[in-house]
Amino acid sequence: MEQQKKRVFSGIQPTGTFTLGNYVGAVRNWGALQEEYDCIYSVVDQHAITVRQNPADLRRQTRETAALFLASGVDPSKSILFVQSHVPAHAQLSWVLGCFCPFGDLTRMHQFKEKSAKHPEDINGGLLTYPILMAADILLYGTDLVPIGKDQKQHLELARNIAQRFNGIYSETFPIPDGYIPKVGAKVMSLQEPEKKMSKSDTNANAVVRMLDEPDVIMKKFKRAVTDSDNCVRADETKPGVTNLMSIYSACTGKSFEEIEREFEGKGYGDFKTAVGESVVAVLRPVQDEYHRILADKEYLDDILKQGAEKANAAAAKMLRKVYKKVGFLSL
Ligand code: ATP
Ligand code: LTN
Repeated sequence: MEQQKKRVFSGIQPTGTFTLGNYVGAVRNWGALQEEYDCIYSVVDQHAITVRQNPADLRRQTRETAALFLASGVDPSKSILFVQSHVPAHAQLSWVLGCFCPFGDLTRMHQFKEKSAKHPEDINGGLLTYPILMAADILLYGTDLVPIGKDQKQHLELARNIAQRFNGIYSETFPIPDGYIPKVGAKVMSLQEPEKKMSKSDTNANAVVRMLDEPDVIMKKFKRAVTDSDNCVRADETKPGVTNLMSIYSACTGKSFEEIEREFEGKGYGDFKTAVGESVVAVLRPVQDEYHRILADKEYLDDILKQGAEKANAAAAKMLRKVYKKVGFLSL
């Protein structure tokens, strides 16, 4: 009998045009994983409303995010691509899992602390329970592997804990998912404040390279990137700006840090920044071309999302039924 392929699940919030960080940290790997795994990828719009969104923008960005997935190599004939709110089982399982998650685990999440500090006027329940919904996304499909950037490791750990607790009480239900975190590019930092991660929702335009930035804009952002004053291309904890640029260059060219240090020995930051910018432009250009082509055909895109929702609904219903039965919900 043919062995069943392992399951991969990942998601991205439609909170803006995604960044070079989202791409090299997460989405770039999604296409390659399809060959070996049964992959499910989702535009997680329910997560996005934990921070106030303009409805028209959210709708538009949901389609745009799906188009970027496709442009980045997600193939709907191999993987399931869908929008989270089209599959009600995510919210349904989230309620059950929330009853197996200690309150204290939620309040110590880095993302909760960061986002509460950033939006002190709106620290809502959704922001706190965000990781429970993420656990539901993952566990609903019996996921084995979750491709994410390093910033999501703590959330994945929480999902594993919930799964273990549930399995311990009700017998084996959920496989325990592992993370799939790339070695280079797992955390791309802001070009302006290299101690902070590059984030979609950053309002400082120069800090973030967007997937759809034109080549001249990308080059300008790298020229303005914050470095230091010793004019030496070397990776070092005391040189976060330069180290970040080296990681980006390494992620885009496949060169090791030693090779990069050798390449720029005796050269200034000017040459280095130009090379980094050009390597990013070269990686992003084919994705951008494909994106514009896909987004121009809304019908095709919506059709993929409709089929994706149907398949995801069918897969999700099985696990939800199992969980409802285990916890003792009456079925008629
Ligand atoms: P927001 O600013 O709205 O919080 P974000 O840029 O942090 O958005 P998410 O939608 O939260 O993006 O993340 C999508 C995926 O991209 C996740 O797997 C996350 O780990 C990864 N990711 C996000 N930022 C980076 C980064 N700077 N470097 C590497 N991976 C990243
Ligand atoms: N929390 C993630 C997005 C996300 C996700 C998921 C990632 C929601 N559900 C399930 C992997 C698996 C983020 O903000 N990066």
